Amino acid sequence: MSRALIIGITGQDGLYLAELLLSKGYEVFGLVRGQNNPKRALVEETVPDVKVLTGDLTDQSSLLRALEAAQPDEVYNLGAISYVAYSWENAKVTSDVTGMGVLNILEAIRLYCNGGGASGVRFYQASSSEMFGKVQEVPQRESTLLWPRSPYGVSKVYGHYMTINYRESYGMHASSGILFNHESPRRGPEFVTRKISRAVARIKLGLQDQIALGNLDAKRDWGYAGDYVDAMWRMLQQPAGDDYVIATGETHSIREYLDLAFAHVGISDWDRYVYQDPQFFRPAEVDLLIGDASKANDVLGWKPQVSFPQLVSMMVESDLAEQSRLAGR
Ligand code: NAP
Ligand code: G4F
Repeated sequence: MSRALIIGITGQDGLYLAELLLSKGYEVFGLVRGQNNPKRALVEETVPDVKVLTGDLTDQSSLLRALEAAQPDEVYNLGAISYVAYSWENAKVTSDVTGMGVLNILEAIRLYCNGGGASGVRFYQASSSEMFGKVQEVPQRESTLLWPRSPYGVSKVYGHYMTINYRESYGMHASSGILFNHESPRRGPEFVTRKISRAVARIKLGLQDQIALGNLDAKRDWGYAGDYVDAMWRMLQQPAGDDYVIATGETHSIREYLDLAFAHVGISDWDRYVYQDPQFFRPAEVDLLIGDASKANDVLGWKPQVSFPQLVSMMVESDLAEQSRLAGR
């Protein structure tokens, strides 16, 4: 039985990845941070077979203890402060967790593997299309020059290159997945897709009148999180570590997301419900993301399964059910 340690188990991707690995017969360990973290209960409820360990990406000895307890064949680092807008207001802690946290886990793995090479453990780093920022090529691929536009993006670039360096310096089986935006009913409500799907459901149910948003013209390559965790696992099954773009190859604006989300509940004139609020505009914007995942397709045999319209419908349906339940209907 293979053993996996997931850092970031309480997040969107952590839960999907845990389900995937359990379905493949893995023994799965999940790292939960903090004292009395309320999300621990979510993990215990959703994936009860996961063995919960405590630790924090900023505390290297806690990572070493987690490795000793889990004795993993595979380590997935999904842990991060992942909300881009928050990263301007909290740049230092974002750098400590999202950037330096990667060095902490890479070093902990090296120490765990007796200080020499780290060939015994396969490592996945959650890199991000946010690293492309002010894009220098369309579509973006593994070789595209990085130009991050936020403290979060800069931190991810640090973690990305540190992962590559540990692969090159110590022969570590370390892979970096450059994942474009991926969403699901488990997406945090601070991200634009979930903010909209939840608001649309509430507007339809008469629980909310309007929704305040920022820039509606930004374009993202949005896929389904369940498809994307499968790509992570495939990377660690290869004979050697490498870097892969994971994306759908389509891009859509926030306006297009609004079109489909409101249409799903029978509303065509959504401008009546949406207004723009300066607080949701960013100091620097990433205007256009669209990825070329042909390397992942060729090497990993990976392809996205859920289309953009299916993703939007899935999220609005899920929020309709949740909001109805919460409203006691
Ligand atoms: P998410 O829902 O925000 O989950 C982030 C996870 O990191 C949570 O489990 C969180 O724990 C954990 N975490 C935060 N601070 C930590 C710390 N100091 N030590 C250990 N763990 C910590 O993010 P996601 O959407 O699942 O994304 C997973 C990873 O992929 C992240 O690294 C993200 O940056 C990256 N990524 C995401 C996307 C996307 O579109 N979703 C695209 C590219 C890359 P708490 O619950 O306790 O806060
Ligand atoms: O949903 P978002 O907050 O996601 P963003 O910034 O693209 O970051 C996500 O994807 C990255 C991959 O590229 C991940 F690395 C990162 O961890 C995260 O998962 O914003 C998407 C777009 C932005 O252009 C933003 O300006 O939506 C625009 N937007 C417009 N109004 C809004 C809003 N974003 C949010 N969160 N809230 C708004 O009201």
